[in-house]
Amino acid sequence: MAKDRPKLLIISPSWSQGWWGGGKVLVPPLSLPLLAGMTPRDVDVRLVDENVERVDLAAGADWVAITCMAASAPRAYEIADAFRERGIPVVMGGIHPTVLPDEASAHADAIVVGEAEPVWRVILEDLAGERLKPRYECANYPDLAGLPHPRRDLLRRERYLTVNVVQTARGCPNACSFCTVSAVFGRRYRFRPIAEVIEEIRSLEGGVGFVDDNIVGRPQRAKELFEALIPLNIRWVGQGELSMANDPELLSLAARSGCQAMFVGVESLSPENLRAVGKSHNLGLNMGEAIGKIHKSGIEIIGSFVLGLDGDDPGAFARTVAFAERHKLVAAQFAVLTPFPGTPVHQQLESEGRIVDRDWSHYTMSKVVFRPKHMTALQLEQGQRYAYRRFYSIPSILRRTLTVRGKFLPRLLVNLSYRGINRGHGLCRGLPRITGSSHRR
Ligand code: B12
Ligand code: SF4
Repeated sequence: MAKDRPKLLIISPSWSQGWWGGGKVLVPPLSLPLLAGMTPRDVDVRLVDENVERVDLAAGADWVAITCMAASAPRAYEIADAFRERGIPVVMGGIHPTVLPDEASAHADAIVVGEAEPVWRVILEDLAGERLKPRYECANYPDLAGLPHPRRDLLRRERYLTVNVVQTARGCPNACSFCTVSAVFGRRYRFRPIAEVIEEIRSLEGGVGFVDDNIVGRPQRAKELFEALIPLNIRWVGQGELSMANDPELLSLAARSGCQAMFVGVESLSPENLRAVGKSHNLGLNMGEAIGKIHKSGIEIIGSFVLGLDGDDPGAFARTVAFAERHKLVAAQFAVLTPFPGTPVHQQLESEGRIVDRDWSHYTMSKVVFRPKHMTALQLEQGQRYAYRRFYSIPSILRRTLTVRGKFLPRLLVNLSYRGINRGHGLCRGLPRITGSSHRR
């Protein structure tokens, strides 16, 4: 029974790989402070990000809310079951419950399909009135004007590199077949009013990490945002796409507004793969040249590659790392293709009977959960490790830091951090070389 000032615990469960043991975690999950920001002040809210502190399953709470993605779903269910056993109602939401509501429902008193904004207040009232419904659906993609400021004051800020994660848009006009974003947030690109974004950033100290999936996806809006950022004199990092290189005005505004680095999906060097996954905006681009132009504007690139696509053979690993080294990417992510539920890739592999592992805790982009086409699962796993080990080897780091004028120290620090994270995940340490082995699994 809820008391005068009910206690609400909002939890983000850890995922199987966790983060680099003992060190600081990059950034907090924005859903936690955002949900807290939407909660009336007469509710006593506590946030627990299990990537930085363990959840106390015996904690006193009247209501529990849990967010999760695929990799953290099994742990989310464990936590939810434990609180429900104590008679504490649990509400679950986020990407995974949105895509698989029936599965999540077995572990929660209520689940939220879609975005929280239109339903969160109603849920809190229903919790208080003890009339919680099993499912709340956010039928339409909500308008993003008037979002509350996230309650960053409730985060353990000393445990993160920064808590300044800011979202300016949701959805993505593209529909890459391996990505959950357009399935969950829609292909309609929705924007927060720029004035509201600027007002939020003004309230922060230090640099900002934009969590938009593609901050340059609509160039005209991006230019307006960057222009408005210039007077704030901040440094920021974000996610974008390589085609920004072909718009000199966009590039210049991004750099002038403080952009230090962009995380961009290069995905694959093979046009056949790019076509197959619907990454049309990389097709027809000279990707090496685009990287060069972005670098010239002073913006670093963290490249993201997907390994194990149907057009990949075992030679793809060496080719991919050689490309990342040749173009002097400051950092790179080499992800194993992962068929997240709800994505077209999941449907395709499912219909071909190629999904072999349904333990969501393995959906980390470092484990092979499907049968690759032109290699074995073991080759793919070893190929990913080879890519990390080679790219974050000391000789490779030195080649990519010493040869770029004026960037030695920041580049070295970024690489050492990534090397540390990847070693923590067992991706860079004492691992096998790729072989022509044809082990079957
Ligand atoms: C920023 C980001 C990161 C950051 C920060 C991660 C973090 N600590 O949250 C970094 C780079 C560290 C990261 C790492 C990873 N990420 Co990530 N990340 C994102 C990204 C781009 C934005 C997330 C975000 O902040 N969104 C803004 C918030 C406000 O949205 P939201 O969390 O979805 O919450 C809204 C609704 O879902 C809902 N909601 C959410 N939770 C709840 C709970 C309740 C109770 C209710 C009512 C509602 C509700 O309401 C919210 C407001 O509307 C997403 C893509 C995306 N657009 O979601 C990928 C994404 C979530 N990441 C993904 C993955 C796979 C990972 C990694 C496993 C990758 C890896 N191997 O390193 C790790 C796991 C890290 C972890 N568990 O913490 C995948 C997940 C796929 C899936 N189906 O599970 C996504 C969808 C990317 C993709 N293209 O597919 N990530
Ligand atoms: S991978 Fe990036 S560009 Fe493609 S759909 Fe996902 S968010 Fe959009």
